[in-house]
Amino acid sequence: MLKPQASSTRDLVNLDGTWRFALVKDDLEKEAPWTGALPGSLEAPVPASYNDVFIDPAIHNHVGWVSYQRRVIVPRNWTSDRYFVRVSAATHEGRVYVNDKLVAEHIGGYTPFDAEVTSLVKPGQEFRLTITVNNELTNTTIPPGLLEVQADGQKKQKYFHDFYNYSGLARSVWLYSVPAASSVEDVTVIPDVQGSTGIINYDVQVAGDKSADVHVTVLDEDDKVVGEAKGAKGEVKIDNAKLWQPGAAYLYQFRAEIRDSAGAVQDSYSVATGIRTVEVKGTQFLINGKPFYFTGFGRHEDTAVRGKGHDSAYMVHDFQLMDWIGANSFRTSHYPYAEEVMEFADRQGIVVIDETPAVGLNLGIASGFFSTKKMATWSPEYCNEQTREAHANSIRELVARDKNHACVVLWSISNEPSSNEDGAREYFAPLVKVARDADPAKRPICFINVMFAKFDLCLISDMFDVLCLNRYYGWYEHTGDLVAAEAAFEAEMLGWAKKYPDKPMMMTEYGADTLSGLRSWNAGPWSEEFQIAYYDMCHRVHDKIPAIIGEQVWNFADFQTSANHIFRVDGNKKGIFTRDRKPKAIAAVLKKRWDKINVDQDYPGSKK
Ligand code: GCB
Repeated sequence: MLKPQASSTRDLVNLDGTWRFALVKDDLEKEAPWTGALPGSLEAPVPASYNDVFIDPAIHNHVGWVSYQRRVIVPRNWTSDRYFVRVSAATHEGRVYVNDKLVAEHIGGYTPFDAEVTSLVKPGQEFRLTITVNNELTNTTIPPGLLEVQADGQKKQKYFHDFYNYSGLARSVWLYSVPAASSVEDVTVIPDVQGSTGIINYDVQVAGDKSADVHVTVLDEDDKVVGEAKGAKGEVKIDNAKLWQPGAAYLYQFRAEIRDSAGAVQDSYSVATGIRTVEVKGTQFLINGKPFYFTGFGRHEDTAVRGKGHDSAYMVHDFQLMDWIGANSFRTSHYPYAEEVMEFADRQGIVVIDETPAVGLNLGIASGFFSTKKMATWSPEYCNEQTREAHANSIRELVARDKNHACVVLWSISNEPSSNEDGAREYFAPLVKVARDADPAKRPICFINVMFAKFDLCLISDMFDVLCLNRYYGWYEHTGDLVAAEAAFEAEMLGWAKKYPDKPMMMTEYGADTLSGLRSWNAGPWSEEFQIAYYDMCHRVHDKIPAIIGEQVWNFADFQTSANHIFRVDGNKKGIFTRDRKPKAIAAVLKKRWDKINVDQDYPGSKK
């Protein structure tokens, strides 16, 4: 799915700002908030999660629908165009109404959708745009949750993932046009390298008049044409191509044009394209044929007040911090991030593990940590066939959105599912196929393994290309006892390496809650000293296991969690930075290690 863009043939109107806002207190259909002006005087910022913007607990804790509304004018010169409202994210379900009419609905809170407006409003006319957003999580949504209706009729939301269920319009809303006669509907670019030649295999999908000619041009960073081709499918060769490298991005513009018989451009759309290869070979992860060691983070889209709202100041600042500390990569834990973040990672040469929102598919963790009643994860009551269909859809939508990004080197189809529980294999086998079929570039795939599903218990690891492990030895296991933790951690890693001698292993999470400023002579848990000792211990083990191809610590920054996670004080504190991005003492220690790793692995972006 193409991100809307302005070009010589397309216009783009940004609809961000403050929108009228109201809770839907009862039934969406009964209240029909879209049939008139919204009640009350609240206004909510877009993009932002609404939960922490207002100080009313009823809004913070609301379970159900909310409405956003504003007036929009279709530009008067859009007479030979089709036009759409693009909602970049409505968490978790969104409906778009143009005046009184429902024009689009979408389930899945972190991927975009379109509502076509063309036949409903004429160029130059104004319309009332209402977007209703629902934050409920059930056993058939991804992520899943359980919804309870209490005796007083109030809904109560339970969910089993460890981050706050921020809701609303957290990413931009756009109105955009495409030429009506014929337009570029989708573009797929698959880069390859042969010697010093870069190859872009491409496929351009056309909407409207399909007999129109497709012409593609590749421009370098100086806007010089370096390759051309004709036809909707084909390849472009670039002599002496500059490669996209970790830490040293180089992006070509792949421009797809639709031309009429006289050669006039009818539509034009450009995709930033990095030329690089990705391959898993034995226990190595190769980027451009060279072994790559991941350093970096599991992260969250999370800041005070705006929740999961995309914010370019935080985005740039976070990338600055990652660059400073020597992080060459991150995982979009635990959902697809804003498209702007993916584009920025492309431009900054940061390597990304791109994850679906399939988190919380584990009632073993839930019953242990949240004292819920024991229930089987893979069962009609929780993750059933409908859940799997929603999960498959989340994989398809993620790949459709992000398939052209050079930064994406690995797809993660789920975080910490109950992969040691009966039924896991039956649930996941079809999803592995969905993921492999979805990506035309055939990137490797992984899922993120939970500490309960050790090498002798996990039922699904053999189906994936990289063994991604979240381990908390010294924190959740052998709490505070780093000697016992080190022995157990090493023993487990050796077990994985023995069982899967041909697969790379990657630490996708390891960490310890740390209260910034809490100092301790005896390095007790929660202190800054403990966090340092904990990471030193983990790194001793990583350095002993050759099959480990990377380490992403949990978490980049402290982040907000659900109020019923009673063991969290104002959120998860495993950040290397605080929620407002101040470094904890560990930051300098990690920087020292990662700078050295990056220099040693000697790719162009490493700091020398
Ligand atoms: C995990 C989860 C992550 C949690 C983390 C923790 O394994 O993947 O979402 O936040 O542990 O801190 O408990």
